[in-house]
Amino acid sequence: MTQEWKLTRRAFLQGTAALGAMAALTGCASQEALKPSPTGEAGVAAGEVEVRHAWCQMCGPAKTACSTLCYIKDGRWTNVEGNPDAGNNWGRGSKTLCAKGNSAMQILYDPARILYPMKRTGEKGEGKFERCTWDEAIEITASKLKELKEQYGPESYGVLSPQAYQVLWTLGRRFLNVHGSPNYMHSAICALQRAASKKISIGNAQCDPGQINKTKLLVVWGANTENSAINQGDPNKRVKAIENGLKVIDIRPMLEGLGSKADIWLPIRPGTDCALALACLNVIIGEDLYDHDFTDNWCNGFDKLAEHVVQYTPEWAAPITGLSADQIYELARTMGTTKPMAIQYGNGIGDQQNDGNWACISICLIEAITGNLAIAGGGGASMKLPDPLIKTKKFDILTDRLEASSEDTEKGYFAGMAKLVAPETPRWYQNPKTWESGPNSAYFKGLMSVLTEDPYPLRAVLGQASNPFGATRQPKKIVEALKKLDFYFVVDTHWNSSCDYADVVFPACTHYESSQQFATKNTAEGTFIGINQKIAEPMGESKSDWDFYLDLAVAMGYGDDFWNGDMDACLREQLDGSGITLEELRAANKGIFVERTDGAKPVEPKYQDYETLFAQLPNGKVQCYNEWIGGKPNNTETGTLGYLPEYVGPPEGIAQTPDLAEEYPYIISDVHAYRLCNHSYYVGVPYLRELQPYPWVKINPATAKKHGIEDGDWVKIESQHGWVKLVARYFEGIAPEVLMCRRGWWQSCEELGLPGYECFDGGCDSTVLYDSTIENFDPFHSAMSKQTLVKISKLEEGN
Ligand SMILES: Nc1nc2c(c(=O)[nH]1)N[C@H]1C(S)=C(S)[C@@H](COP(=O)(O)OP(=O)(O)OC[C@H]3O[C@@H](n4cnc5c(=O)[nH]c(N)nc54)[C@H](O)[C@@H]3O)O[C@H]1N2
Ligand SMILES: Nc1nc2c(c(=O)[nH]1)N[C@H]1C(S)=C(S)[C@@H](COP(=O)(O)OP(=O)(O)OC[C@H]3O[C@@H](n4cnc5c(=O)[nH]c(N)nc54)[C@H](O)[C@@H]3O)O[C@H]1N2
Ligand SMILES: [Mo]
Repeated sequence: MTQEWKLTRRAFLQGTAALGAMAALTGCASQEALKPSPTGEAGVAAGEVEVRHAWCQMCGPAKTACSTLCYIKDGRWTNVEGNPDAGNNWGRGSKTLCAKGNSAMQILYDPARILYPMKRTGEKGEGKFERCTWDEAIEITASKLKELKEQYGPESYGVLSPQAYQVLWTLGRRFLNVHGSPNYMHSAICALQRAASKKISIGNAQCDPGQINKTKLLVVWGANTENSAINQGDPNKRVKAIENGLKVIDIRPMLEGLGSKADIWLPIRPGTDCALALACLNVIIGEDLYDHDFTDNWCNGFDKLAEHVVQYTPEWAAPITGLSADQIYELARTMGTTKPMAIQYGNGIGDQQNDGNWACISICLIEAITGNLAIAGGGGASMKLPDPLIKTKKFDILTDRLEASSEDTEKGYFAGMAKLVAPETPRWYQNPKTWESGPNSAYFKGLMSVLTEDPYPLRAVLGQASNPFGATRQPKKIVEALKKLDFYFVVDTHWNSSCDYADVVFPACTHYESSQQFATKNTAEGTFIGINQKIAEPMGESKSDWDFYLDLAVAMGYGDDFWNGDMDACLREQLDGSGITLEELRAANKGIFVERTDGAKPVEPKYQDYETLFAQLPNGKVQCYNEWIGGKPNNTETGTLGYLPEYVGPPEGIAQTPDLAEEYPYIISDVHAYRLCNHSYYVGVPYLRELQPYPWVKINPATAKKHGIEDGDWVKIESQHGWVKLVARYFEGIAPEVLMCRRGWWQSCEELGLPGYECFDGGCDSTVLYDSTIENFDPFHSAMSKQTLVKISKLEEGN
């Protein structure tokens, strides 16, 4: 059913072109015209192999990460490996790539790519579209944006940017600023949340290990860096450190890669980390395991914190977290007595918990009061690399173009704040001193303004490299917002499940089809710079994300601020003064490595430089009692924020809502940075899909057997908010009351004959299960929980 629907859709969208791309993939040469061929100065003779440089972006386009060498023979990209010059993985010389990186060729030649601009002809959601030219699509979009700006003001336009996609945080922000809208809509569940919590509690200090080879205890708390940055050296460094005696405690609901190598794995119940962290503070302070010198000199209101956490005993936290009081004592005592200790916390805590701000702050306070900040082997304090030998510039995103309204001026806000449709962090917090990246609205709340018209409805939204049915919460509500929007336009490589609701869909090419992104890597040995070289001409009529913005800006009349549509001019501006020209960079098939010959070596950082690290914090001290946020308005301006860490827990949980737990006895959450995909995509890539063919849920065999569920059975999982079907996978490394899955299953894989699935009830996207009550979101940084109570049953035939 779903599969047939998708396949018909594709044939319609791409016509015979899909067959052409498929032919290229399978090596059949019948569709010569569509066979991708390399371009550029250095052509090679038939049969010879040409090497081209690219940056792998498969851990997220937010950062260009692993430099790769792409091998092209007879016009086809046949092989990829890590670029030994660039310093991937454990350093210079490494050619390894992860599973995703190794399948990169299949991204370029994916037969499911969108090839042409499309405009909607039917009702929203009906799926009726007509092919149009790129210029017509740009024209429709520009005239609609101009009309809506005229009628409702520039702030009626917002851009979805959950994952800080590079083009969006640069050109996207610049476009918004020139247009006059502050509504850059960040997901409110990714990284910025953790960063803000850290900033307001321990300032510019870090908890992550700066020099893992000197760390004695590493506590990995809801982080997944063995997968989220697999080829950036972390896993190797850690395994080596473990061999050299590093002790590891892993706190995650499910046993994952690092957990299997840890000394202690603590299978915490999803969404209860704040309770665990508070109980640790209770023990560390109560048993006098903290660093008195640090708390006396560098902590604001330590006594108040000490008094406050007396209530949070391990005995109190045990039934909430699903851990025993003994396990919590052991964790707290180990952290309080092993030095240097570093805590690496990730997207699993803080970012996606509705008490995430206090959860992160409590963890930062553990690191601080045990005296582990900015010491060798503790949090932060990395060896300082010598200066890079190639210096590039960022271009200005023109934040000063946002006009200050009278309300901004009156309230002392940064320009544009009063007009934010749904501030991600409170308006008073978002000023250039604390929030360098510019103003942010929250994605889900912003989209809800379309329905509630509170404080005003967004009218036009751009979804570029974001699928709003999967990225946020409750697609059932999102679809209503998309239907009501005056104009929704999409720029994507694939027809994601939200595209049916778009007015115009632009086909983006992959970064293998343009030469517009470069990056540098500075190491002790030297500095590497590389630009993506074109591996093939853009498929169909797709264009790069960068060109899209420039074309739209020119059509809007913003050409003066957008290099008059010349992307090379934008790149030249960034390379100006680097000593390298764009032509040299593009011609360097393996990138350019400038070796360090000045003898400069990494140097020890200045340890315990607390005066500098805490300079922005009230009283220049760690905020045990938080005077930065305490007593100030929350992000919805419906109340004030507290001074001391507060436990809330998930909106629905075993300990939180016991009555509900009688009907829905299990708690479900999801893993994000899965090793075989990025968010919800690359699920259609054959090499990767082969390794995870079906939407899975990990279940303890004892739980499964109670419900007559065999390993591999399709199951129905229902919460109060919706239901999904998933394939049960027996797994001993998960508590009996917990289920873990992965979100995002809309892509099909034609090569393997595997379907894509719906994202609403009865589909496979866990996002439909979670609570989306705005009042429940974190009152400081808007994080939304991804934990909820569910029941499970074997899926009956016909469902
Ligand atoms: N391969 C791959 N790499 C990626 C991405 C990707 O999609 N795929 N995405 C990129 C992006 S945008 C981001 S934000 C980063 C994220 O990078 P990380 O933070 O390192 O990755 P996550 O998988 O989000 O980490 C969360 C971990 O916490 C666990 N967890 C889930 N719920 C809970 C909980 O309630 N408590 C605790 N203690 N743990 C919990 C999960 O099982 C998971 O192991 O990764 C980036 N890198
Ligand atoms: N339930 C749940 N929800 C989550 C998370 C979670 O862990 N659990 N994690 C959250 C996090 S940390 C993040 S960052 C967000 C991510 O959320 P999003 O960034 O919205 O990720 P996707 O939903 O995968 O949508 C990405 C879209 O980009 C398209 N795409 C891929 N490559 C390109 C390209 O080169 N150009 C263009 N134009 N499009 C491209 C894909 O086809 C896809 O349609 O999700 C958040 N949502
Ligand atoms: Mo993210």
